[in-house]
Amino acid sequence: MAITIPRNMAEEKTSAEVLGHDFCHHLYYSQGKIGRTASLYDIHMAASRTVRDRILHRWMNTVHHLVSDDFRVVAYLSAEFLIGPQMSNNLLCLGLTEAARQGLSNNGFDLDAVISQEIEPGLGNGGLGRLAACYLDSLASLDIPAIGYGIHYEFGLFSQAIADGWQVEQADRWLRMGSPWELLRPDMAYEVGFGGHTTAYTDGQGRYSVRWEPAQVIRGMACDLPIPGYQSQLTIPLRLWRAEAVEAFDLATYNTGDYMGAVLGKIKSENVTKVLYPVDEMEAGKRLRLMQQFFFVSCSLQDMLRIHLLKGKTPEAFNETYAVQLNDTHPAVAVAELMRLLVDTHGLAWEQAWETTRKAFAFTNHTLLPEAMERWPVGMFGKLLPRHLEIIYEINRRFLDEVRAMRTGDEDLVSRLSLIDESGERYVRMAHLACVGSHAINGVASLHTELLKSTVLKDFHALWPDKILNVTNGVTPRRWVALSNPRLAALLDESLGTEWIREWEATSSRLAAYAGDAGFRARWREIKQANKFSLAKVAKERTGMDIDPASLFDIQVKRIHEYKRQHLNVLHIVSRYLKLKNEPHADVPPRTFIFAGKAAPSYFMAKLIIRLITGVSVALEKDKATRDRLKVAFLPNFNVGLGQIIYPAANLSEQISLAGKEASGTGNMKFMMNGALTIGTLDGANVEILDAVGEQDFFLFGLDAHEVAKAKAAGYSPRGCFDNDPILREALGLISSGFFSDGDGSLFQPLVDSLLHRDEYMLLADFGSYCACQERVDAAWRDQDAWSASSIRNVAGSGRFSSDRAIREYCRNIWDVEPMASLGDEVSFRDCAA
Ligand code: 26W
Repeated sequence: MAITIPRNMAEEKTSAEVLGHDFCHHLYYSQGKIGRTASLYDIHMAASRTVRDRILHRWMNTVHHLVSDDFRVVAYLSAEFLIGPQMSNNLLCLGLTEAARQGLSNNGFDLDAVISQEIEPGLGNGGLGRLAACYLDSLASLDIPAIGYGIHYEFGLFSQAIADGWQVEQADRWLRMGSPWELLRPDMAYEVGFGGHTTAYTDGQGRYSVRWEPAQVIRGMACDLPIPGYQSQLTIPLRLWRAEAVEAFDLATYNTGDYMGAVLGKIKSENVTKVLYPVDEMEAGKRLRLMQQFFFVSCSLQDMLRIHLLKGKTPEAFNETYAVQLNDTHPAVAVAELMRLLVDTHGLAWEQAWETTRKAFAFTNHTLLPEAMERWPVGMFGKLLPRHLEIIYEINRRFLDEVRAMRTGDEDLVSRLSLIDESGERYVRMAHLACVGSHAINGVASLHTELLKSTVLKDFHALWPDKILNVTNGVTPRRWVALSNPRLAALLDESLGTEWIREWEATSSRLAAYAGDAGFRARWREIKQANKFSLAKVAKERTGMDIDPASLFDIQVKRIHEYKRQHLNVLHIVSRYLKLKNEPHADVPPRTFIFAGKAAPSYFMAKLIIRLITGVSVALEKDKATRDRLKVAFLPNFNVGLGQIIYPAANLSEQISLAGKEASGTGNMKFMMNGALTIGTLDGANVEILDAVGEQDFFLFGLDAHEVAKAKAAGYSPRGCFDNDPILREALGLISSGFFSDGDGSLFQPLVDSLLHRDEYMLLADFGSYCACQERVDAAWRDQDAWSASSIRNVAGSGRFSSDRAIREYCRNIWDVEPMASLGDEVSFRDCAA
């Protein structure tokens, strides 16, 4: 029985009237509620379903082409995807924001209330996870065929509260109000083994083969989230895997009265995707973490192979169908798992399988910090993944033979390159597995990539001089400008035309011409001021503090880490406070220092830095003589949603990491795109931001990476800096005095001692030039018109930091993938009849 539907259904489905109607339809038929009795939860669910309906057509069409057409697909494997709140971004991408607002208000509901109701999925720690989300947005917006593969954590990154100045963590029950955007696919599941043993045998064709008999098997079920492009054809799937028990309930055990035993299997299995590891830049090294990594990698590769074979392709042609990107080492076990699937399951010869594998994979490194380099104890690895350890040994044997052939007699090099670190209990070096198993390796900013070639991966660079290349990070102008800063977006529509949202790289520079226009500058300042009022309102709600939008908003928001040097920022603030105390009439422009960021729960020094910031904030708030000219606020629970309010409200962006430590940074790009000026070191992508705007529009300070390396090599000691800088001594003295810790002078001693004795991140060495630079900021701020012109030029120079530019580079230099030509409407409502 064919279903007849009106020809122009698509157009008619997007009017405010129809949206309002469909909203009521979902409220009634999906939520079982009427307007009067509906809770905000019901309204949010009904509204989300109504918008999702509009995404589904493009989504199914995209999936149809992904699984049927013969073109290469990007598979982005990441243990983290920090996608943020979905409603507002989906409406933006569909161009339905105003129609939805009207449709809801026609029925007496407020879209903003619905949007603020949404709980964002905190499925990531920071930079790496958010970059993955920006890249999915660009892949969909550029019509690049792609699939994101990740983990469906039941609990995301903890939510942060501040109690007595200390960070406290609360479990992130992001699913407590349901997840209206995702489609659960219980029928799309794979089995994943752990433990057990392997058996070698000779197969029917007389070939040496290995069978793996795992001790434990769990199921991975697909949960699909739609990632719509901005007014593009594609809505790509983000497929997240959720662990569940093969046997959810063991009736036999139950009947013996062992009720816990009956559900033990279920608990153990589901534990695999229970929670995101809240560690950033330091190894977790936990067995469960390795299980998470292998679990999502195996589900993803099994799913990709199924789709590949469905296309009638042969296993060895896997790399023709997929360009697989490894987002850091977290999914690196994929190299061994694809080899297992191709050799053990599909019977390929090792050499063929290896060629296919290397052509399929590419690896992105996001950090130089040694403590972030994942290496798994061979014992733990072999126990959990016995077959994969065998495969890694074989990969290593053949690789080191290759090295010996290229560099005879250099056994040191051999052991440095080996996938196995033979020291101590012996470790599997995941970065080496990823490098050997990939056809391309990339860093995430020019300086970072150069440092990769000259430090951590120098031996690989020597071996394969063309394998390491750079793709500087980027951020999506959809979420980070159009969505976060609608006031600026309207001005950009007016001055650049609406194309800027899709073509930021090509259009942003045209803004520079307006820097000379006084009227434009005045409107520019109004927009910034209004955004600062919005942030002040949120700060009041969340901290009770009144911050003054007339003051300079100096903002540092990112994960708390010693290399990011939030405590250098505090040292400057304390010296500034002392200046105001010592010279009450000094002409120091009012400034508000705003911090936000989470510390890994086990990272004591990072938590102490938060306690210092909150301690300074309280003390300064108490000082009537200075508080109208110097305020510090720590905004709890930094996440994507809060970032969207903070970036548009900043005058000054703090990017003050020790040169050579921040791989790239992406917050720096978001601040720049929203007109903040940067104070920063020559680190990560700051170097390219400086190159884009020039010295006159960037506040540069500090040692560069070479000077840092030289100072370290020369045995840098902070003592000298301390002895020669009275301001520094006074500031550290005040911190040690207990002035910021209710008189308890010992509280911050560990922090002060770490600076006086080791100062690994050379805060004392950069303190002087940082403070001098901050004085240049004060001077510049006095000329508001010049500041606005500089702010306009920063936005104009931010085009290259669009994630669209980065994705186009990946497509050209690594994936060899083209945007999809115009997609026919293959699937539609009419195809419902079987
Ligand atoms: C093993 C624990 C662990 C967890 C996460 C180690 C390392 C990570 C990530 C690589 C940390 C991370 O997010 N790195 C950041 O990645 C951003 C995106 O490329 C960069 O912009 C940041 O500079 C980098 O710190």
